[in-house]
Amino acid sequence: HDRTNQLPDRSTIVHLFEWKWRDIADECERFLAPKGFGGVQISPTSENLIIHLPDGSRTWYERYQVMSYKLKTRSGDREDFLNMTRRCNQVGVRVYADVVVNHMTGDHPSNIGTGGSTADFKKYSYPAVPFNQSHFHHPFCIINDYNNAAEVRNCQLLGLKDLNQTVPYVRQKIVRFFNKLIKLGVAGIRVDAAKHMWPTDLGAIYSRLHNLNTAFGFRPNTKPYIYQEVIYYGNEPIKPQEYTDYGDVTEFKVGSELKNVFRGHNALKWLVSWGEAWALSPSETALVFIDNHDTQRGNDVLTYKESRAYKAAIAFMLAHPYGEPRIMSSYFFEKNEQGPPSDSQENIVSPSINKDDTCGNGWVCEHRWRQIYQMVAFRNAVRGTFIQNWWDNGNNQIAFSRGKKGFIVFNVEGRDLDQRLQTGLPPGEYCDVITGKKEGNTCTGTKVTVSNDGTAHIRVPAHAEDMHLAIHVGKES
Ligand code: LM2
Ligand code: CA
Repeated sequence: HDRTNQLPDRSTIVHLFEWKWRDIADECERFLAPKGFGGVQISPTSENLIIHLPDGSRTWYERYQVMSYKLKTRSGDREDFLNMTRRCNQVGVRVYADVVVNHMTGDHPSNIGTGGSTADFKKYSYPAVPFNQSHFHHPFCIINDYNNAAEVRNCQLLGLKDLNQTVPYVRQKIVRFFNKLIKLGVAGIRVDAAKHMWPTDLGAIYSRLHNLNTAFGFRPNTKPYIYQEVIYYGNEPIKPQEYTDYGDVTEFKVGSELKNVFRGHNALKWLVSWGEAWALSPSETALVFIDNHDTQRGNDVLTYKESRAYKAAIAFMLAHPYGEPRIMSSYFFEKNEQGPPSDSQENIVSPSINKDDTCGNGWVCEHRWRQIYQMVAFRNAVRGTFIQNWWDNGNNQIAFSRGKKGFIVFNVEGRDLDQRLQTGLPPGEYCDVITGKKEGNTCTGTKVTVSNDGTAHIRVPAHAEDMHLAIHVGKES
């Protein structure tokens, strides 16, 4: 069994950013399980400070300002949470909670939480936990110098009151919060701002976590899957390796490197050595993604706003065995601080589902794009194989197979790819999962005929809607 606690025939975590727990439960049943997704990362579960933007609307980032560990947010309460973990686990989709334990809130004129708790920011007092000034790094400092590891861990990130995880009482509160989530059925946790906490403190906290709750279908003695957010681009003293003894680490370089490649700024042929040779952390400890809720608001990665290159980058990530993949699922936004679609009462509006599987009501739902969810099925179909039959044209056209089970081609060249290639697949008729899908016995996309010697004539026109083509064994292709 793999370390993520997903079912053996599943893979890929989807981050349903700012979704409500009840909607996630519905999504597990109606889409994620049938399409083979392994798990879902949810937005922070703990009570947060209510923050109104100048225009009166609520922002997503209030959820990273913690008021208490009560399970009450705009996504729902404890009962909704339990409904979600029960229903998702029932259909074999695992739930990973985003936990914010580096800090509590910043200073703010208002002080009411989503669960009704209040705090006295000047006094560092959060009575609903309770925390007081002795539980924080105090007197405080603000993080300026990322070359100073102690400053990064002991000072305030963006003015957010910095908990001292070396204090036994603070550890105990965090352990109890994590164990509460485990008892309620999560399969693992994303540790927000892990870089801003001492690895040994985190190790001490994780060592006190319970095994997963067998009442939700986990096998006895299963440890939670922990992946820690450590932003690293290769030039700071705090390294991912300091954390990998304790859990996985987010690999931010995947998004920045693949952005260059699929925008055409670095030749595709170099991807032949994708993985550790690109100075990425070891595959067995890497959580990989093209964008996340922070980076999609910057300019350094591909996002739904640049969809052609984005879909190709995701396809490459899912087709390649390197790392444990996570897909972003967003709502449309113009301004970075803009919160999720909401009604006049400030409640989050549920996504609507269109006939073609896409979402409405302001939700992007990248995970429901055909070119994306069919690559999740590809990844599941090729599990256990390696890269074979690598081909490139010496520049921006590449192809490779995953053993005898899957074959994928990319064309970023600016001219047609039109030639016979070795697919590695058993002879037969296949349906490209990028241009279309299999509906019963008919293929709505490009048909590919693999002959007895494993070769096939492959065509990816320069200006096709998508720059890639993928086929695999199994019923979906
Ligand atoms: C994270 N990982 O380490 C999250 O992924 C990221 O989304 C969080 O920042 C951050 N760390 C803290 O958990 C977001 C957002 C910030 C926002 C904070 C706190 O990107 O812009 O900061 O949440 O809500 C906001 C203001 C900032 C202000 C701060 C404190 O933008 O200007 O700093 O609140 O009031 C004075
Ligand atoms: Ca800290």
